[in-house]
Amino acid sequence: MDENRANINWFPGHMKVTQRLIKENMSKVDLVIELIDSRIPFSSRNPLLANLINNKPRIVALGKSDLADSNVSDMWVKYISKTEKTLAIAVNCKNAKSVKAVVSVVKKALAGLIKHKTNKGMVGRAPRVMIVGIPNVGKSTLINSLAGKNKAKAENRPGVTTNKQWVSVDGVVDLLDMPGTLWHKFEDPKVGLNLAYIGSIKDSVFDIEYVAMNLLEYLHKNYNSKLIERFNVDLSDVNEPFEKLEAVGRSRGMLIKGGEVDTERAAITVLEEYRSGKFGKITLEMPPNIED
Ligand SMILES: Nc1nc2c(ncn2[C@@H]2O[C@H](COP(=O)(O)OP(=O)(O)OP(=O)(O)O)[C@@H](O)[C@H]2O)c(=O)[nH]1
Ligand SMILES: [Mg+2]
Repeated sequence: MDENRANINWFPGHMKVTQRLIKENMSKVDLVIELIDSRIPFSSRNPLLANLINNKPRIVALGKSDLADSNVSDMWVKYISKTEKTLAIAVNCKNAKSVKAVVSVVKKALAGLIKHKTNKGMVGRAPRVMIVGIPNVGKSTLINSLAGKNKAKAENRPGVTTNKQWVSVDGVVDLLDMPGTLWHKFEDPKVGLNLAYIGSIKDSVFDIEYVAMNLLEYLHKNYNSKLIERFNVDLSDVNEPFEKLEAVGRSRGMLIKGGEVDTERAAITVLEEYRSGKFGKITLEMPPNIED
């Protein structure tokens, strides 16, 4: 791997502010939903969150499940539930039925607290739930779906939510939306690449052609039939990753003056089509094997 081009370390100052915000508000909530991405359940977990969440009851939700291989998501749900003894669920945050299942899991996680309050004859405030996760993972979308209305701004780019925001669900539960947060150093460059593939890091801060050609390399190795279907070109005889990007661009007629391929445009296309699921449901990380 080319060290310089692979080196994605993007940590703007506001991420530190977000971490402080999470820490400061932790004592105000009863439960945390850690939202990760079903396509990269390992790389999309901010390692700093465990510390910030500490002993607070927690659910792990694997979002954008509609873009991932559902068999692999099931394996991840089992793996996380078993190894962390926590409730885990795969969810399509844009789908009402799927989000309903999250409500059941939230109720299950809060059952002890609710029972305790009822036994003590306490009415008091509604339970509070904080939603945390990396940028662009779908936190605000999940909150809007849970609330049944668009209260939180959600857009397809990282860094949309810039401050905390409470959204009340008919007095039944109060949800706390948070800005997305990354961590300052990706120990494994693959983690940085995975985050770039799914659109959690701003495209403007990394080498987009390098990222796209690595994704192409992965898709070629593991899902070549889907690539052929999509781009109408078989990359099996193309050795160099950059040449693969050129072949894809050429096949789509992305040429500039002199007949050269517009590889930047090709890179944007590869990333955009992967992110929106146009290659199909593709998970990039498998869980480690566990005994049943
Ligand atoms: N296909 C699919 N798209 C989703 C899902 N959840 C969210 N999205 C899309 O992902 C994009 C980002 O969603 P947001 O809710 O703004 O993400 P966020 O985590 O709040 O992002 P920041 O506020 O920037 O940290 C939007 O285009 C959503 O429509 C999902 O489960 N499936
Ligand atoms: Mg948001």
